[in-house]
Amino acid sequence: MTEIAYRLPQQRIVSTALPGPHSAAWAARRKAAVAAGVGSSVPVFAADADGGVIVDVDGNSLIDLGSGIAVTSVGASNPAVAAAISEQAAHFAHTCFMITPYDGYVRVAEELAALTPGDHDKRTVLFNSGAEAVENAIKIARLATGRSAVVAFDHAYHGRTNLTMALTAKSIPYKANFGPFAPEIYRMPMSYPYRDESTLTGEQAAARVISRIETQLGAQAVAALIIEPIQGEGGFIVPAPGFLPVLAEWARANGVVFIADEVQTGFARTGAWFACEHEGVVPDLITMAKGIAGGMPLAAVTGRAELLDAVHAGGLGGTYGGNPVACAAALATLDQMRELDLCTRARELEAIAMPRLRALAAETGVIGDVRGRGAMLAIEIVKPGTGLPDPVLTKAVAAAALTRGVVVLTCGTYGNVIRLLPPLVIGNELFIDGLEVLAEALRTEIA
Ligand code: PLZ
Repeated sequence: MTEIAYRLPQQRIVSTALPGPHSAAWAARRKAAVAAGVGSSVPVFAADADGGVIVDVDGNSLIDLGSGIAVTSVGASNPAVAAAISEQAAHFAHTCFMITPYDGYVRVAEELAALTPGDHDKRTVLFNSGAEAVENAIKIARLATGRSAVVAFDHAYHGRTNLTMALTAKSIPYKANFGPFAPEIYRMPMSYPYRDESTLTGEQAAARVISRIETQLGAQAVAALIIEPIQGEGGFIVPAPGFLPVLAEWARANGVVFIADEVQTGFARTGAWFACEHEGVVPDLITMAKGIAGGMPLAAVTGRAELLDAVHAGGLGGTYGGNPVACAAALATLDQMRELDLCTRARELEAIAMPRLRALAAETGVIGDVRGRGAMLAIEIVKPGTGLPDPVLTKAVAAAALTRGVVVLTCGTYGNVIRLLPPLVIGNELFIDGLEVLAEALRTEIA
């Protein structure tokens, strides 16, 4: 990786209990002012962040292995991104692209056409959040095909709005008591190599899905099939090789729009610009957000020109979609990703972490599976021998890591997966320290 000049010392420093007194005071104010329905996985309030560290309001310096859920890949205060943001904000922070368009939006669309898989003619529309991108990808697919059914998968996560809740698999905390849900969503079995009853190949798992769709829905009813190439919130599930290509091929042959939800996997995270590239899959539509803009809220749907241009003028949009400051941040972020060669960097981080995680699995016996790609890696925590999920231990390990100054996130349908999503600009030394702390936290919790 190109040498990076960090603004903050890249060190783990824990000088108070976590949360410290200032975080605790803010937590009390928060409780009286912020809705209880918004959770936070870490009880410390941030004051600053740079490279691989988050500094809290008590002066502790925590190692960030979460990147705000795969967002701050170029760092949370990347100087080039910060400069682009202030430069744009100093001129205009908003006009509304639907009223007075501006070049930043067009430039982002051009970038995405070039970066996303496939050399077909593409169009892009910009939004504010991943959920909004997914909602709109479904709108586009339904209008363009004149069909209504949408196929989603077990363990899927696509957002918290009404339609995306319906697409999301997990009830608690995302869906329970928030219904009724949007209709015409059909859920199919995922390829989950670690938990598939018999070890299904990717092709067999895809055949199981295709047979269910054809017998239960009929291909002609299906507007779209939406899938995360590596499932994120559902547990960093990497489908068996062949699963995605066979589904994509079937979709193409049957006029079904294949939507890759790359909100979490996109933008160098997995060691490629997009995770579908690992299997040579070219989606019809791709949804993106998170890593795209260095922390600014921006999301996109990019895909086949004939699908996006099928929508009548005025059919897509929103007040803030493709906000000029967010677009400026995205352009600077993409430049940084190229300049720092962050796809290569993600693979370097994988090469550092994988052997350590595998050794930890062999040593402790409570890690059933080590998986992921690039800087999107996970360990699935289970009861030794049985493979039954152990969400209690998982939570305890994440908490123990935090006490020692490392922020790690959990995920998974069964709440038993610890995921690593470090900023791609984290230094080797700090990353290794973070991994060692995680190992120590696990050893302590099973002792
Ligand atoms: N699609 C694949 O991962 C967001 C959400 C965490 P938004 N994932 C993190 C939470 O508890 O809310 C996500 C995703 C995939 C869509 C989304 C939704 O993106 O920007 O959060 O709306």
